[in-house]
Amino acid sequence: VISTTFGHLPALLLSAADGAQASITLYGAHLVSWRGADGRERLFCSAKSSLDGSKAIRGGVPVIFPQFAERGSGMRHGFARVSTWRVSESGVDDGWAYAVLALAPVDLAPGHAQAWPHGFELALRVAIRANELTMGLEVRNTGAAPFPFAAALHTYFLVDDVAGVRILGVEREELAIHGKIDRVYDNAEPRLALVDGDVVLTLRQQGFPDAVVWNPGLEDAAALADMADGEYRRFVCIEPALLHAPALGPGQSWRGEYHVS
Ligand code: TA6
Repeated sequence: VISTTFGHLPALLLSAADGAQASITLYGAHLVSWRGADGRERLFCSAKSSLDGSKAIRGGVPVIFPQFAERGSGMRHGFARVSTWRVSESGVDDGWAYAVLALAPVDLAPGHAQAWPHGFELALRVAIRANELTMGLEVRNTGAAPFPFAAALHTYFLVDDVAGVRILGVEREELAIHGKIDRVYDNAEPRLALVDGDVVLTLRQQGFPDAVVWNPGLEDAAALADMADGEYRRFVCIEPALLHAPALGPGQSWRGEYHVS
């Protein structure tokens, strides 16, 4: 694992012996690039994304915590994606190149810590090997009172053209995307597939009961300052999510896994 930069942001470069590579910025513990051993980039990142820590990165895998979208009184999609995490571990294990990043209240901007005054520890583990990616998110309550939370891995998959993809497993029929879509699937199937031409990605989630599919379409993309013209065609977000968790008690932890191959 090598220290590098992505835009102006400090980042880690994971390289497996088989050629798989991934980049993770410390800002947001944000996986911004993942190439399997076949050398193909699998994640979208907007050419207009800010990469200086002033705004969440538009693309890759934003870590959503402790709030999903505007479902709560806190900041949209939570503070995890706009906070700078620490590297707690990295290396190679059984051919998997991996890194673990951590976030606790001491790492937060004072305003974020005041707005969400709970004792917590987050750990995100990212591991790659061959044409596989696994991401594990752990939330631990280190405080004295329970807290409610939501979490998601807001994955922007790079596709040839969103109009041509099919998503299997979210609905009875396969899902094709015709224009803007923003759907939450409570208690989704734990195994989905994204079909993009000759590429089939298998998406498995554990601990995350829900799933979200999002693409802004032409109209909503125009309103996003950090998305270039036509870029909405080049991705679809398929997000494992935990949207209705019971409060996490003191000393308790929750863990969710996402596996893409
Ligand atoms: O996960 C879907 C969603 O909540 C959409 O409603 C959409 O607006 C998207 O996330 C992106 O949110 P952002 O705050 O990154 O612009």
